Amino acid sequence: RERKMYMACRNDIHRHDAPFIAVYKSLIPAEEELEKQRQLMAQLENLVAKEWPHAKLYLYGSCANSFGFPKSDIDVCLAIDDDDINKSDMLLKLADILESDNLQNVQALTRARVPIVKLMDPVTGISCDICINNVLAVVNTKLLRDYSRIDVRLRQLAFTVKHWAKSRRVNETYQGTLSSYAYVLMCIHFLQLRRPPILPCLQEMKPTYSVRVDNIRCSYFDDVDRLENFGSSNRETIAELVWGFFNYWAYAHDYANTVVSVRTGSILGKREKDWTRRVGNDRHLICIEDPFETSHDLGRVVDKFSIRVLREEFERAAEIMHQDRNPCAKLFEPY
Ligand code: 3AT
Ligand code: MG
Repeated sequence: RERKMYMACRNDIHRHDAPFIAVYKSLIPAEEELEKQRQLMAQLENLVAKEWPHAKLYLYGSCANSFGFPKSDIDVCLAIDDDDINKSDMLLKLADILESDNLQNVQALTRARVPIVKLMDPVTGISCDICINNVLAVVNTKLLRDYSRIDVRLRQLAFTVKHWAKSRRVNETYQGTLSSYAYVLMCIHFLQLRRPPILPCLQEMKPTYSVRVDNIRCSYFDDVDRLENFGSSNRETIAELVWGFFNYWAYAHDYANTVVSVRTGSILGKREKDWTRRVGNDRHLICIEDPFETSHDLGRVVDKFSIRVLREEFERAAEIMHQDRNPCAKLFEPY
């Protein structure tokens, strides 16, 4: 079935390219917005440096991985090299400091899975979450950003998929669907497996970047300027790729037995990861391996109800891409 649909679609799908490019362009944040983020970061850096001169602030998540939409909140990590810190105390102290500097809605959430301080800056209107020593997120943010610099089609595809996921309400981890981070990894993996490939597997190449975070060695080839022509022998357009992506997740992916792995640029067996059965709340119904924390399945939030929702949405999207003359209108129709 996949093959037949592939041949039928392939011939005329590129006609649909322009609307996808237009959607992509409309979702790129404006330069003024990035400037405002920098302004807020500078203010925060100043405040933090007064209290903790050795601490560093890093942006992570969509505001720094190049897959951010306009008007997103920003995610900040305060990194401090000190074994004696108590995160809760530090967050409470930080909340005090922020409040006395006129930042608004300041709230320390010390019991959350990832404890944070939330705030809103009345000058720029930006909301921000600050966590402490979540350095792995800073490193995976860099990995995503580096991948995005190799071929523009990754950003085009990932923006499309994220926009679809938000419109169709399948980007809500607390409801058992997938995080934006998981969707971007699925896009990277999909482009690694095109033939010829559109993206390389940076973690399988000779490392030019290497850090150790929480006893995990994170290393990969990050000299991506040297890879800017990597995908050029593959001429697939964004509309073809969007169609191929949804077709893969609707009809071709082997949910029962396989794991998607950006780290190896391949498809692994659930067996070799020992992800064949439910352990605690991890059901492994759709498996996406974290590139660094390899015991972490980003699909673990998915349960037996939400897997059906997800797969129906993949099928809906694939059908629209297959049949519709103007797929963009329907694809992003609010759920
Ligand atoms: P939005 O545009 O806010 O939807 P985002 O890229 O900010 O997308 P998330 O809010 O899902 O994505 O996550 C923020 C960052 O936190 C992205 C990634 O660096 C890290 N992260 C998120 N989920 C995980 C996870 N399960 N494991 C490791 N890192 C994660
Ligand atoms: Mg975010």
